[in-house]
Parts: sequence; structure tokens; C-alpha cells
Amino acid sequence: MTPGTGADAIVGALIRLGVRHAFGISGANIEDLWLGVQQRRPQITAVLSKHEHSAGTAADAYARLTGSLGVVMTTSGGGAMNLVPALAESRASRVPVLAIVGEPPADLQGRGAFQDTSRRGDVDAQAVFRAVSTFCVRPTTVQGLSCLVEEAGRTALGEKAPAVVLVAKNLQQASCEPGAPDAAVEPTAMCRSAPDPAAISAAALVLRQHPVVIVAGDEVSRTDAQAEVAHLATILDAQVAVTPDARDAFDNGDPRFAGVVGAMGHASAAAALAKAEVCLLIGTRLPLLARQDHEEMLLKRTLVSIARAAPFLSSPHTMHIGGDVVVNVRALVRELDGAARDEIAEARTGLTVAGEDIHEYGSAAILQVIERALPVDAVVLVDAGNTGAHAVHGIRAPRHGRWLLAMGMAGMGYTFGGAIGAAFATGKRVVVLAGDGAFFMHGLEIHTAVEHQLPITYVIFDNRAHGMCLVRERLLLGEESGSNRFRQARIGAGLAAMFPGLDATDCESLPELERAIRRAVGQPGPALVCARLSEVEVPPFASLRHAFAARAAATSGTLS
Ligand SMILES: Cc1ncc(C[n+]2csc(CCOP(=O)(O)OP(=O)(O)O)c2C)c(N)n1
Repeated sequence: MTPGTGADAIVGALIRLGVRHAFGISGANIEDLWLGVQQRRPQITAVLSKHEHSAGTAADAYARLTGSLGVVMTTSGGGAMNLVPALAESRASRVPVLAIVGEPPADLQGRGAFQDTSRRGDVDAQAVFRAVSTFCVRPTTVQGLSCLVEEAGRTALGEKAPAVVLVAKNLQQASCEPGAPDAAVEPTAMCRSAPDPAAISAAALVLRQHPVVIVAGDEVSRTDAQAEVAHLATILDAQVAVTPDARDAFDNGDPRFAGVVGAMGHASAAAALAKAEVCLLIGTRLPLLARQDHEEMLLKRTLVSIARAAPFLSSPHTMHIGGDVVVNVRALVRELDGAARDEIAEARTGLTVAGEDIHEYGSAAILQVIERALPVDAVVLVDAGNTGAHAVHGIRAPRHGRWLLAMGMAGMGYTFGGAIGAAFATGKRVVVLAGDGAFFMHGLEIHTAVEHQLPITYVIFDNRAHGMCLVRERLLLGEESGSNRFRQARIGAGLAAMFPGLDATDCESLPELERAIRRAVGQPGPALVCARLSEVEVPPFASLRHAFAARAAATSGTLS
């Protein structure tokens, strides 16, 4: 085998890690690696993003949907700094992403090098990335580079967190011995931890004796544990509620489905929690938006938690079983399966989608149209703001599909990069639900979907405002600053003009929107539907609904 370069060694390591797609943007200090990746197509392909944030969220969504590593490559300076918010999301949501970030040649670092974020310049990228990763290294020699990249990838997978390797340009160009043969390692095989029998028995004992409600979180979908959770629900005769980021953790059409918990959730989920004595948390730490409005009640319940990390909330009777979610749920199923069914209390109620006034052409009605058009295996990505709250509350996850909501940082615009990663990860229909504000932030990532003709349907909820902020200031601050409203734009018409061939429409009525959605979902490639709303609605967000109800002046359910 002929000696290669450091860049070749990195690419070899990525291939051995099982990586098929790497997202990012090239630049002077990463171009050698970028070229190295492209030379190894089709084993591995570089996907050019429009912004490093979107490259990062593409890698994040790719990892969430495949259970394997998401990879992002950026140059130093602005490219590296643009990546920070995306890695913060991955860190907070425990997603394995490997970032390879270029650095200026060592001999120029600290001497006015271009885009110098090495320790020797004024900005130290390693210090920045350490805050949003659990592994961040800056190798100084090309020897061992491929092993280091493999180690970074394995650490990301093992710790479910971002890992960053900062590689100076001279190392990417340096000659080195080839690494191990590409096919020699099975990198993404995860070693599952064994269950703790004593903890499982103790949990089973509690669950057998009292009425149980299950709250399933996003670790359930990410570890493919839906079937195990459904089985457990049957054995326990329990209702199942889901967290806002985990609508795909349990069949939304199942009679046991109790809806979504938390700020954007359903009255039926609160009722299910109220009826039960034990709350079995599976695959969630119950962050604030998932427990808001239930906290007082939960503190009076026995909490049994099965998740990688302990819940943020603990009642006086909390039992946490850490480690592998699937392994522990299976062990619990085995332990409980022999239990006499009549010892298990009845704990069922019907699902109510909490009292919504459905405006003729408002978010709730539009979401119903979208729900009817969704392919059964679609991937739904939900953005921030009013639009996100409406979607969490008002649209069922497709039965065999997936649901992504980036709750770690709740950053607007996640879905635009995320959709690119989702399309490459699954090849399925991907549907983005985002506000106009989120679109203006990162929406030009649609360019990447057009370029690769990816099967992505974008639905933009255009209320000509940062709706959530507008509602918050009107209802919670009592005064509007006047800065959260926009002039009218024509997003659909604009994109249709910008990208010839892209089916992009502005809709002003439900029948028009229904036709456009059906057409968009049927396209092999991308399409966009912009729902032009006449009003900013109060979203189904508990604190805002309470504030709205308290205001006698408001009568119509909308803020105009
Ligand atoms: C990156 C980022 N900046 C600011 C916020 C705070 N924020 C939450 S919702 C929102 C407005 C969202 O507006 P839009 O995307 O139009 O959705 P809408 O609320 O109108 O449905 C803002 C600014 C955020 N979540 N993320």
C-alpha cells in the first residue's frame, strides 16, 4: 500500500467508523480533507451545506435517525465558530457527532494566519469547542492521526456527545503510513450494558402494585425501543404519554396513547398522570418543557426512571435505572411478564386533543391537512416557536415514521439543516414544519435539497412575525415592543423564482393549501408550501393559554 497523506488517514478512519456522509463547508484549512473525502466516493460522500450551523444540524439529525455517527467538517475561523450552536444542541440532546475542524498550518499560527482560531491566535477554538463536546483534541503530529479520529468517533458514540478533532492544514498534507485496511473494523457496533437484576426486580415490584402511567422520551425512538415500550404498556395495562420531542416513541393512534406531556401537551396526558400512582419514565430526563404544569403532581408520585441519565426531577420516591434503555426495558418485561394481571390496576382514559378552537385557516386546521397527507413512514421535523408548539400539540407522528424536535437548545432553524441529514439518513419523505422567522434564519439550506433533489416538503407558517415572542410580550409583559412583526414577504413566490423547477407556493386558504400539500408530498424532490396566516395565534402552550384566558379583553383566540 502506498503512503498517503494525513487527510487520507482521516478519511480511512471515517470509513472504518462506518461513515457514509459527511456534511460541511470547505475552506482553505479543510480543503485537503474535503478533497480526500470526495476522492473516496461512493464509499463516503461530502455533502455541501449552506451554513456550518446547518451542516452541524444535518449531522445531528443523521445521527439521531441512524443511531450511528453524524460527521461534520468545517474550516477554521468563521466556519468553526458557526458550528458551535449546532454542537451545543448535540451536546445537550446527547447526540454522537464527530466534527473535524481545520486549522491554519502550524508555522503560521499566531503569525497572522488566515482564520486563525488556533491557540496561538486571539481565539482558541479548542477552548470554545470544549464547552460543547466531551472530547476535543488538537493533534500535533500526523503519526497516529487515523487512530485519534477513530478514538474520537468511538468516544462520541460511546458517550453520546460531540467529539471534535482540530487538524492543522500541514497535518492534512503531511505524508504518513496508511492506516488499517478499510473493512477491518466494525466501528458502530455498540456494546450493550447488562441490566442490574436487583434494580429491575425492585422496579417491577413497585410497578406491579400500583396503577402506572408511562412517559416515553426521545431515547426510546433513538434506541428503537418502541416495541418494548408498547409491550410493557400492555403488561402493565398502562397509558403512555410522550415528551414533546418523542411523538414517535409510541403509536399516536393506539388507544393507550395519552398524548403529549408538558407545556405544549394535552389534557388527556395530565389526566393520565393524575390517575396513576407510579410514573414510569422511559428514555427521558423530563426537561422543563416536558414537565411544566405537572411538576407538583409528579413530586407526589413514585417515579421509576429508565434512561441513560437520571431525571431532572426527583420525588421522595424516585428509583433510577441507568444504562442501556432497551436492555433495561426488556429485562423489566421479562420480570413482569409472569405477574398476575389482576394485580395490575386499571389506568386508562381516552385521548383528548385539548380544547382547541380550530380556526378555519389557522395552524391547527393546517396541521390536520398535513397529517392526512403524511406518508406512514415520513420523518417530521418540528422547529421552534408557535409553529413548534402547535405541531407538538396538534399533529400525530406517522405510525412508522420518525419525529425530530431539537429540544436541547431549542434553536430556531434546526429543521432546515436537520432535514438534509434526515433525507440522507433515511431516503424517506421528510416534512419540515417551521415558522417564517426560522425560515429567514436558516431557510436557504433549501438550496442543498434542490441541489440533491432530496424528498423534503417544507411547510412554512407565515404569520409575518416572531409569533412566539409577540404573544409572550403581549400576554406576559403586557406591552408590545413593536419589533417582532415583519412586513409581508412572498416566500413561496420568491423561492420559485430563485430555484427554477422548485414547486413553491404561497397559500391563503385551506383548499388551496390542501392541494399544494398533496402535490408537494407527491414530488420526488423538494417542494415548499407557505401558509400565509392572517393572524398571530396564541399557541397551545400552557402558560400562554392561562395568561390569555385571564385577559378579558381578548375574545377571539387570536392576537391581531
Ligand atoms: C436561535 C434562536 N434565537 C432566538 C430564539 C427565541 N425564540 C423562540 S421562538 C422565536 C420566534 C419564532 O418565530 P417563527 O420562526 O416565525 O415562528 P412562530 O413563533 O411565528 O411560529 C424566537 C425568536 C430561539 N428559540 N432560537
